[in-house]
Amino acid sequence: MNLVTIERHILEQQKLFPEASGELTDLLTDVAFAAKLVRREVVRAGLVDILGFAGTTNVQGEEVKKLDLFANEKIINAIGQHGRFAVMGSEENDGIIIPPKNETGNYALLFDPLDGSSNIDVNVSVGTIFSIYKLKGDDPGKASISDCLQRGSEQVAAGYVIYGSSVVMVYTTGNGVHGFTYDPTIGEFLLSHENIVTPKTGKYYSINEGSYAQFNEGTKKYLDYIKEEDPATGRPYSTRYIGSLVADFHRNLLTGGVFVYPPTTTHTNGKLRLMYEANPLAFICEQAGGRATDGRNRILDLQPTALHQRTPLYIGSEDDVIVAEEFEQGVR
Ligand code: P6P
Repeated sequence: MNLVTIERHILEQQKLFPEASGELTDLLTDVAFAAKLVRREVVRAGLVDILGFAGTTNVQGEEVKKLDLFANEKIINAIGQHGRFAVMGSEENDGIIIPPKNETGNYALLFDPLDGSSNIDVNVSVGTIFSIYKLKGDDPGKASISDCLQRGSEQVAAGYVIYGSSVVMVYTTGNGVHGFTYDPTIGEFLLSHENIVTPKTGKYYSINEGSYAQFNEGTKKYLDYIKEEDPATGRPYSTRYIGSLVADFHRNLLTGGVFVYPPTTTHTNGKLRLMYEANPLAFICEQAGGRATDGRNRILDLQPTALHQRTPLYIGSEDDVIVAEEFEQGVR
């Protein structure tokens, strides 16, 4: 059996881009390394009561951090120290992060260190999501927020790590989508899902129906439609909603399905974040043959104006996303 580590795969991918300087390879390798550090703590999360709850000190007298803050710190330190990223934006930090050694890095990293972290205490899968851009200018020392606020179509790489029954890292550099499963016996991410292609339609729809009262008429009509039983074939769709974006997205990517977080009365622009949730997952989804919009506009075409701005998100199997959009747009 040909065991391909993620580092080897990234190197092979780089050969497909003759003009590639190898920097992107180093970046992705750094991200994979940081993911291993985060995984080590996430899979021990159940031991927190032994190690001490966040805000307390554990038996070693160390301060116990909330896992999302821990993951944030690990990613910033593990990656920042290599000087390959000139600027970062994190879900956990209000402003941009300029790593101390940013004089050489020509890239910007946007990330959500541990999305869905509230699920950790009940052992539900959570995830790290990341997005990589080339700096707009050529002086890393002048990296700024504008290097972070680029359209999703400008991403040079994107990916996520899902910490579930197994830990899987999925990435794209614009040449297909590839998944790697972590093997703790050798401490490597090994190629397990080469060239992921998402089905054009699936049997799952993912939306928080508990928010029904906050939905607009289009979303309510969509829900009525998606539940209709076909007399001949019975129920065409099943609902699957874990409340952890990476877990819902990853399932639908592999099996087919649609995830919808629409505008609501409490989140008029949706709840999910454009820069480090919607954009990276949209890049992956399109590379796998799927579709990602805000109900009207392609996610990757949206011009960001703020680091933490939100967007409605309709993402997954192309045909299923189009149907959901048609209800949102009132054409159905
Ligand atoms: P709701 C988790 O808090 C999260 O950011 C995503 O991972 C998830 O898809 C969404 O929020 C769930 O939000 O409003 O349905 O509970």
